[in-house]
Amino acid sequence: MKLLITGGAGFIGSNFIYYMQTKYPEYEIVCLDSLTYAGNLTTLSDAIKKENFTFVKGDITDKTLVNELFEKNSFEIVINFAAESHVDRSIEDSGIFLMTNIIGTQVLLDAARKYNIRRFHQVSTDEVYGDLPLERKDLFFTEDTPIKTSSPYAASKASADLLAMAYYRTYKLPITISRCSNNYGPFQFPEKLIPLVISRALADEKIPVYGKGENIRDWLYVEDHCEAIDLIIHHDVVGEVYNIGGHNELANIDVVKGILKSLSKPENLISFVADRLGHDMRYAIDSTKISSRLGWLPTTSFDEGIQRTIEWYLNNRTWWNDIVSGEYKTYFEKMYSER
Ligand code: NAD
Ligand code: TDX
Repeated sequence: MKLLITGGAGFIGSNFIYYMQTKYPEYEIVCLDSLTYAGNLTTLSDAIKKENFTFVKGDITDKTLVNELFEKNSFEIVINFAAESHVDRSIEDSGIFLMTNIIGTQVLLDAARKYNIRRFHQVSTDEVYGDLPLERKDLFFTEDTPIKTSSPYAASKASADLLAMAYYRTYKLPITISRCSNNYGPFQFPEKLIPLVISRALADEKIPVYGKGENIRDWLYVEDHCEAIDLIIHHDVVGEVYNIGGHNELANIDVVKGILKSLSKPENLISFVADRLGHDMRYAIDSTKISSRLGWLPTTSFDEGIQRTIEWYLNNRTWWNDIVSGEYKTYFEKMYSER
């Protein structure tokens, strides 16, 4: 089996590569990643040691490079993780989001079509459904919930999903799509809530909480997401969308307080700051479809997953220290100084 994994130097893609290398050591894996600010080759330092793993630095919007790569390798499955993934950055400047998330996906879909790929899996997000009201705890996103995006990031991801579905309908390209809730775990870039809180708390720095911190996210340990994708790509049915979520709904403020408690840090590190524009209130996934059809269920509870994650950040300080002391510093000042 030969796989192309795009965006594998990022958070979920790298976890997926390690998951696949452990479970299917015989698979050949090629990772295509342009190493944006969010991509980190040191994340893949152990993966690269394996003989049947190849890293290619390149952009998914680069049609020539992508076609050459498909020509040279007989990929059977393509899994597209590559994306601009941070909502706040998309609110500042959406251009690169449209390029990578939409055009990049189109370039990959065209190549997949030209080279008769057996499966094209698009890694999408629950954010394509917009949000749910805080006071309606009975409501969940299903695969039939209408697309109703809030941020430019979400709009770009939804566009990619629609393109993938169009390629299925028009060209019978064997695609699948997964829409997952918020992930957390090792190798997550510290701009995202959980690693941001851990890294700043460890440095006794203020922790910015948007608005009142009452927004709800449905947290899933990254390995559970990897397992779901593994099941989808190895299941014969195509043209399907699967929601993935952990029924782990938590208000941001409770996540932040929980991490501070685990690290024995004071709650006065919390600083309530101006809210994110268009901030989605609540995400909550109904994952009945993937559970009933593919037998997927999350296995890591939030309590266990967050402890593992905190330990990982404690044991891998060089990994994130290199990030937070570099160009990220300028990003943080720009994003948060006037909030
Ligand atoms: P990430 O930002 O950590 O990683 C993205 C990776 O893509 C990086 O390695 C980056 O270098 C690479 N990349 C970006 N632009 C590229 C381009 N033009 N060409 C090639 N590579 C490029 O993102 P993540 O959190 O790992 O998310 C992975 C995927 O999962 C994304 O598609 C995201 O939308 C989706 N997703 C993420 C979450 C989450 O909670 N993080 C939840 C649901 C879905
Ligand atoms: O400094 C912060 N303070 C804060 O209160 C940051 C960075 C975030 N937040 C809030 C905003 C959200 O309600 O925490 C929540 C989580 O924020 P993010 O980590 O930025 O994630 P979110 O916006 O929910 O999007 C994530 O989940 C869906 C991923 O970044 C997306 O790539 C994925 O598609």
